[in-house]
Amino acid sequence: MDTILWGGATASSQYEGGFDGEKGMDTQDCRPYLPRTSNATTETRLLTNERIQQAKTNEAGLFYPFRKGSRGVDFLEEDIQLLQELGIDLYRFSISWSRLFPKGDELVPNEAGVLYYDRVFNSLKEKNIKIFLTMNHYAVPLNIVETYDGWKNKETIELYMRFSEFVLDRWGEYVEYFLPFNEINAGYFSPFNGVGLIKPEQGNYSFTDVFQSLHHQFVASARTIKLAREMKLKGTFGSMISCFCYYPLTPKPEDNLKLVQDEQVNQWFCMDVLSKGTYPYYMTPFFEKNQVVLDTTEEELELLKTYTCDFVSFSYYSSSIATTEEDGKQTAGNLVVTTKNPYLKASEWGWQIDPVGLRTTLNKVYDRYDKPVIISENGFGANDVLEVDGTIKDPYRIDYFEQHFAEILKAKTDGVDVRAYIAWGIIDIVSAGSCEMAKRYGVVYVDADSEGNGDYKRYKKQSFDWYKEFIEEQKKG
Ligand code: BGP
Repeated sequence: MDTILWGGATASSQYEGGFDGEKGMDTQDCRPYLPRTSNATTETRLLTNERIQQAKTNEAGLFYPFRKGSRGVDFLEEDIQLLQELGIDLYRFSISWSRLFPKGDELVPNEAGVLYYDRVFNSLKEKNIKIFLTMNHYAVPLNIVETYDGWKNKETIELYMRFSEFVLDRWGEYVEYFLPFNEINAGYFSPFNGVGLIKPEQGNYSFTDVFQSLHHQFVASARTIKLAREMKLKGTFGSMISCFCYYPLTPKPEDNLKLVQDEQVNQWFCMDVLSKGTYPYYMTPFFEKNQVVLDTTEEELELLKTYTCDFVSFSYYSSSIATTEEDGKQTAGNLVVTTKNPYLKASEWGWQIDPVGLRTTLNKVYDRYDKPVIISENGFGANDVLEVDGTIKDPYRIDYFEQHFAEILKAKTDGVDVRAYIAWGIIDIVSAGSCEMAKRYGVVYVDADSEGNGDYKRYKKQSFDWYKEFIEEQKKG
C-alpha cells in the first residue's frame, strides 16, 4: 500500500489578497468582517442583494478581509520557502476564478493573473512539492452571480469550462491531484459561497435553485474530467465533501434512523453522484417532499455516469449528533450546528474535537466508495498569541495533530487506502466561516488582526517544528 503524503492547504480567497486592480470582485470579496455575535456568521455567509450593493460601494466603511487575505500575493516566495523547510510532500491551493477571468465571461484571461499562477506553479515545482489543485474553492466572480444567477444557470457550466480548460491546458502537467470543487455539499448549507446564489431578502433559498445549481456543478466536474482524460493528463481527479461524523444522541431507533437520513442528504449525496455516477435512490423522496424539480438532460446524466472521480476526499474538523429531539444544547461545527456531545471538548468556536471520529469517517468513506481516500482538510482553529520574543506556543494544536494523526495511522492499519493528509490553513488565513483572522489554523503565524491591521510578517509556531519532525519520522518509515 502507498505511504501517506503529508501536506498543507490554503485557498485563494482566504490567502491571496491582491484585490486592487489585479482581480475582479468575487463573492468572497463581498463578505464583511462583523465582530462575533450570534448571527454574524449567517449575515456574512448568506449575502442578500443589499449586502452586495453595500460591498460594491463600500459606503458603510466595513472591512472586507478576503480582499487582503494573508497577503499571499506579496509573500508567495517566502511562504513556499517555508513550506519547503517544513518538508511537506503536498501543497493544496486553489485558483481564483476572478483573478484569471475578472468577470467570469471574458474570452481571454487576465495576463496579470496568468503570470501570478505561473509563479506559484513554477516555485512549487522548483521546490519539489507535489500539487493538489482545487480548481474552485467557493469564490465565484460577482458578475456571474449578478448577471447569470450563479450556478442556477446552465450557461455557468460553459463559463466554468472556459476557466477549467485554460487551467488544465496551461498548468495541468504540474498537478498530481485535481479537485474541481471544494466541499461540494457546502452548496446546500451555504448557497452564496458554494453555488453563488444571492439570499432572498425575505425567507429562505428555494431548494430547487440550490439543487439545480449543484446539478450544474456535477456536470461541470464530469466535463472537466472528460477534458483532462482527452488531454491525457497524468493527474487524477477527486470529489470532496465536508464530513460531519454523526452519532445518534441515544440508542432510540428513531435517532439511529435520523442519523442514516442526515448522513445521506447532508453528507453523501454529492459524493454518491460524483463517485457512483447516478443520483441516489434516497433523493427521490427528498425531492418530492421538498418540491424540488430538476432540469436534467439525457446527455448530462450520461456524462455523470461516464466521468466519475478517481479518488474521494473530505474535510473533517469535528463530529455531530443526530437526534429527533429539537431541544438539546447546540454547538457549532463546520457548516452545520449540532447538539453538544458530553464526551467531547470543543474549540473556542464550539467545534467538538473528536480524533476517533476521523478514523470512523475514513472507514465509512472507504467502505462506501472503495476508492483511494484523501483527507483534504483538517486542523484546529485557535486564537494564537504572538509573544514579544517572536514565538507562538500552540501545544493545543500539537495535541490535536498528534491525536488525529494516530487515528489516521490506525485507519491505515484497518485497511483504508489513505493516500494523503492535508492540514488546513497551513499558513494563517482568513476564516471562511466567520471572516476572522483570529481563527488561526496555521503552523505559520501571520501578524495581522481581524480588521486587517498588522504587517503580515510570518513567524513559525511551535507546531511548525512538531509537524516538520513528524513528517521526517514518517519518511524514515
Ligand atoms: C471549510 C472550508 C475552508 C475552511 C475550513 C475551516 O469549510 O473549505 O475554506 O476555512 O472549512 O473553516 P473556518 O475557516 O470557518 O474555520
